[in-house]
Amino acid sequence: MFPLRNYATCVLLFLLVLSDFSVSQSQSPCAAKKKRMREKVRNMFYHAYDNYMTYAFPHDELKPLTKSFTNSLSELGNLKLEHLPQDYNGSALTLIESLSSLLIMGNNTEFERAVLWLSENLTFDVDARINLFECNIRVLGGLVSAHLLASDSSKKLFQGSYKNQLLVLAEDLGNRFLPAFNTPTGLPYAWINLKYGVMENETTETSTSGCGSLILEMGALSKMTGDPIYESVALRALRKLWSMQSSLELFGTTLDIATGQWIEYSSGIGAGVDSFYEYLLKAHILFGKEDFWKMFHSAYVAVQKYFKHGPWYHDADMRTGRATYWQLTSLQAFWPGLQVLIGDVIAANSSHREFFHVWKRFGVLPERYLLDHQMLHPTEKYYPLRPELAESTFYLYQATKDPWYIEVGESIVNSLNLYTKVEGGFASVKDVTTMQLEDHQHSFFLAEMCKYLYLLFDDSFVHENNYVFTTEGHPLPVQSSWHDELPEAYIPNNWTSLKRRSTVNGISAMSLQVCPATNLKSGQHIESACHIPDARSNYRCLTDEDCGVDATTCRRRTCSMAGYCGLWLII
Ligand code: DMJ
Repeated sequence: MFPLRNYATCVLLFLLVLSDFSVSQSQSPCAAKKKRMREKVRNMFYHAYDNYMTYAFPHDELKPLTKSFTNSLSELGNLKLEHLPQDYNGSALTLIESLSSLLIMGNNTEFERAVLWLSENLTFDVDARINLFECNIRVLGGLVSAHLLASDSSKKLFQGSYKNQLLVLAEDLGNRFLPAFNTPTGLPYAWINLKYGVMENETTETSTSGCGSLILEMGALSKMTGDPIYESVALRALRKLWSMQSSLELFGTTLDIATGQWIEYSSGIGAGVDSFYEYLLKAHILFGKEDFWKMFHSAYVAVQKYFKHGPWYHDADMRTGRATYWQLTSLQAFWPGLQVLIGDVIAANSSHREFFHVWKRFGVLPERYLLDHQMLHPTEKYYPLRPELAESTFYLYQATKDPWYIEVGESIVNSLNLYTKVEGGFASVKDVTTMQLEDHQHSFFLAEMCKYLYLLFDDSFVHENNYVFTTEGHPLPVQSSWHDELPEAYIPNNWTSLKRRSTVNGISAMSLQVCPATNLKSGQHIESACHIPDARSNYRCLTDEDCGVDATTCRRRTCSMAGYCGLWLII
């Protein structure tokens, strides 16, 4: 059980509602807290952004401790680290990654300024070996998303004079990706030189995510340019990968793109595989193709069957389904958010609660925690400002409106400010046991962490339109013109049953799939995430320790003199 503190404000709201007081939204303590937290997150974003612009721009990322920069785009990737050519000046990666966050926070002027700077200065004609997956989700995704936002007439940007500059850049980058797919299997190389294409003796090893999570960005590029090539290479790779599943419908983590053979047969829902699952579902939402849903459905069932153990997910061998590694990794924390998209909210709640428990225990989420030994992985005690827990918290709050998630968000914000904020930005944590810092502010801190936290406290952006967020947090509007057919509606808490809506007009992918709470029939309710049952089913107790947390008010129950758990304390 995790410690429950500071529920007072939200509890008060519930008490007032229960006592039949009429309290308007704007006056409620929760609304006030959300507003206060939103401003705190905005300040965090600008602290990170301004320091990047001062000390690192136009290089890729900020080194907040030394107030210098790193050109990290060529170093990204799980498989290998490479050094940059001396003359490589970076690609303003953090600026590209910040574009949609700027707009979500209402800074249209800075968004326009950044777009103009990028259109005049960014070039991909550089002799740099980049990681295809990372460059796709960060750079192509950032450009494609910002282009769609810039050309959204309702946002009234550039006084209507936006000239598709970001699309031109995205198309150039997409073309530079194409040689990577020129392989006997159609599976792309993990690494490519932006100027010269695939290098001689390039490694043929890649990850499942590396070839299975390109479809959102490449598919969107095809829809926008009218050129089917990007979508078709990404789709060919995905289909080839799909054909490599085991008889248990499981996948491995690494493979050889030349032979189409698996290298690492063990996998889970974390590093090397995570966004593969994510993109099957999100591609269905964005492009409306039934095929993506069928693929996701069978992959999801296999994950739940072979990896899930209570609220945890261990790794397993794709051939036998036998557990291999019992570990919690920071990247796995995106899974509850994905589960919310299909309405599997109860399962999402319980896993999210465990991730947050680990966050509270260490102050942040360690990269790897060994569940079987109940200890940190000796060499992976770091926390590089990963956003996955904040991301899932945002989705769960959207789905349940349970104020407990606001408390979780506040706790995340407080930890980040306490442990990772330095004068020059936000620094990664090298070791969660000592909170020693590392000189790196990853671009996803601005693309994802600040964005999801902001949206948790102020979701007006997602009310204006229906968006699918890429794995890097870049919003892509769901539009019927991209759909072969509109997404199915899912029944909350019974995600295996599908129901086709007779009226499709005005159907929101967000409200159908992110907010199952809005689909609930009267009388139905979602279990509160804060609910902890009493130790005994008859509510009897000897001490306060025997009492749980009330589902409706999220208040701690206490033991009465007569030996019953209840909400006896008046606050
Ligand atoms: C981000 O770059 C993306 O979310 C990616 O899918 C994996 N995780 C990192 C941040 O942790």
